[in-house]
Amino acid sequence: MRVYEIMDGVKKYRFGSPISTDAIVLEGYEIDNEKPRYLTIENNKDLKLKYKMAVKDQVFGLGENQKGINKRGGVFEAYCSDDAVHTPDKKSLYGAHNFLIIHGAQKFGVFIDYPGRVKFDIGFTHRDELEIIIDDKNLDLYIIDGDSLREIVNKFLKIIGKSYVPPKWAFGFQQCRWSYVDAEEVEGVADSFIKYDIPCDSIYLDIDYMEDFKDFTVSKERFPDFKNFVKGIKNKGFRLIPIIDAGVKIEEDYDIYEEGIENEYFCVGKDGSPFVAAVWPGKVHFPDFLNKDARKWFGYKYKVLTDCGIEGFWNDMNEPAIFYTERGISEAIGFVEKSKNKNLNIYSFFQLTDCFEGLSNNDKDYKSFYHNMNGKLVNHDRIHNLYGYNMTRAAAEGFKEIDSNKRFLIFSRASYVGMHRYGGIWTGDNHSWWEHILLNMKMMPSLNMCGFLYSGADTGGFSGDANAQLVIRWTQFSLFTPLFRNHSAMGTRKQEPYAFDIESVDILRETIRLRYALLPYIYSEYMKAVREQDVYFAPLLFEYEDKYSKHVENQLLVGGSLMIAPIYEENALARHVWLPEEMLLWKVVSYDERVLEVMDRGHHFIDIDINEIPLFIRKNKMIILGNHANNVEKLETLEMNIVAFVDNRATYTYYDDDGMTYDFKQGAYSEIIIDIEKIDEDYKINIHNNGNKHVKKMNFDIVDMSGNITKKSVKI
Ligand code: MIG
Repeated sequence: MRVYEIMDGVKKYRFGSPISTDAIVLEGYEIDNEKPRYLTIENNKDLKLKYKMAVKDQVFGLGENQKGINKRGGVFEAYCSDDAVHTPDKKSLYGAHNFLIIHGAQKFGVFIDYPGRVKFDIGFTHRDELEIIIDDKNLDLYIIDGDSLREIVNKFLKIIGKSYVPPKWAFGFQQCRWSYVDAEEVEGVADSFIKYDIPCDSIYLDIDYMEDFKDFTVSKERFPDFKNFVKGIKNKGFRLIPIIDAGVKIEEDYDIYEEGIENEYFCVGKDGSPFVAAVWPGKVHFPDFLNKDARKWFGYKYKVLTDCGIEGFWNDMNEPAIFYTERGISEAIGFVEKSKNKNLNIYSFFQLTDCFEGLSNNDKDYKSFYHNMNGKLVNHDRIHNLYGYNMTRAAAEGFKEIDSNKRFLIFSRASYVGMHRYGGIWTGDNHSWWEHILLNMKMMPSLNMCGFLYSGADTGGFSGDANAQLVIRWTQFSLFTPLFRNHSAMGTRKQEPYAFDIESVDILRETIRLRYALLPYIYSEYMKAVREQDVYFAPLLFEYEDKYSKHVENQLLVGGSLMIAPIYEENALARHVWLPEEMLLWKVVSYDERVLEVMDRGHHFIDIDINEIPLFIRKNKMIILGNHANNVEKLETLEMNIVAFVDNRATYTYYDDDGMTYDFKQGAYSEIIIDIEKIDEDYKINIHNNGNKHVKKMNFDIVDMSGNITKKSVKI
């Protein structure tokens, strides 16, 4: 085994000769051979890493997965899966995020950099045993030391590199639905947002916009003059975001297909001919995103749509999802024929139904095709978790070619650690179930720990029918997620914010307006997380070490100043909240009405009416708000409002940049540092402006520990 010191407190142990995943950006240097600390290694048929957990040890991380923020008691499998029923027993979802943190008697992080299947048994089989099973002996194992959860996470975020930054408009509200079938219907969605005066920045085009589900085509019949249409919708204040699928339709004269064949850019079967699977368009080939030439080719194809004025995309079906293959179908049909006129018993009957249910995303298929990695053929199964990652990387690298300094919106369904440098993710096909609001809340901090900052769930739920109350409560949480998108499946009840009774529409309008008013805070905190390689969402124990904060999973810290405690249960009009210190509670009904109440440390049962969004401002912290507008570009920041909860002193950095380019990397950003100090019964406000040319005035509501409000205004 070769051992490397990557940075202070981070070591890499190399087993065999692993496939490079590009998850880690730091190389480090080789040091004397030593055994990995903490873990015992069993090297038999497969490789097992074991750790004996103390009774109170907690385990965090694992990104996009079921269960709690604390993963103890669960069993998980890293294998990007297209599974549209996210029940609590599911071991894998769309992402493979093999980073976990043991927090207890000993504290350390573990990252398994291996792109095939990895199993995590976190005290499921044996209550005190953590077991990681890898079906290959070529991998990099990273061990990260640190004194706290935050320190370990920060080190991990340093070694995987800085997060993707979307354009600022991608922090606005976004509307999607599978089945906006033509230009007229999309226009109708835009007009409804205008009519109901609800802010919205973008409208999505799901597979319906394509011609026969062919990537980089637009149906001429349903979107006759696409370029002008994109322009017209943009003039109304919305951007259109088309979907791109992984599979390329097999069809003579379809340029993407022809070029892929000619240049050998598709994945191949055992015999070397392009591998055939079926997805939306029927039979497809899969672009070999692990081949850098293929990646370059596919990435530049996005230009077909950017030339029409498109500025954002979502990459779907890139686990890759497979509906069926010829192999699967013929085996299934063979079984059907064998079953004809037979007296099927309990076993043979279910075998019959299983052979059809097992057609999709079948392991046999994943094992039967190959990638060309620098001239070497590699079986898909071994690199499965890199596929969606590299599709999104292809897009991101394509955008660099197309317009090198422009930020495009891009996010993916499948992912692996490291993909966060190229794009965001959404959490796939959830349901309109109350349980999925809570799952969404628990997933966000776990995703942040693995690097994925630009993420969010299908608000309101993808499958199934949502009622108004569910969409309201979910939106009241999602307004804090960087990717804030309402999405639903074809055939389900409409769930756009204007699709309900007028009282519900009024509540949703105010909820979305709060997002826009809070955008200065949300964007500042997001960008600080990117730059400082930190998280945006955190569980309470990132900041508070008391015995309750360690276990709270239904309240979250959002950036440095805020704590949230959303309602996620049907018909609930109150909930329990643990306050680890005094906080300032603002139940927002409308963001321009400030009703502020100081809450003591301790347990509270708080009324939260259907139209209320509770914000908890932490002690000696502040939040910054502007006003709403109907899209991000119309937000103006001449006058800003600060709500501060000050015991003795609070400082805040308000970050801003052009929101469109990467110039911020060269220092083209502004910061206003706001410092409020309590002196006797008054406050001294110090404002240090580093380059912000927009803000002219700041209005303060400063609340002290007894709840007295002092109002001040400062000219900038
Ligand atoms: O098999 O494009 O997760 O967001 O609406 C379903 C149709 C394919 C799955 C995505 C979903 C999208 C849907 N897609």
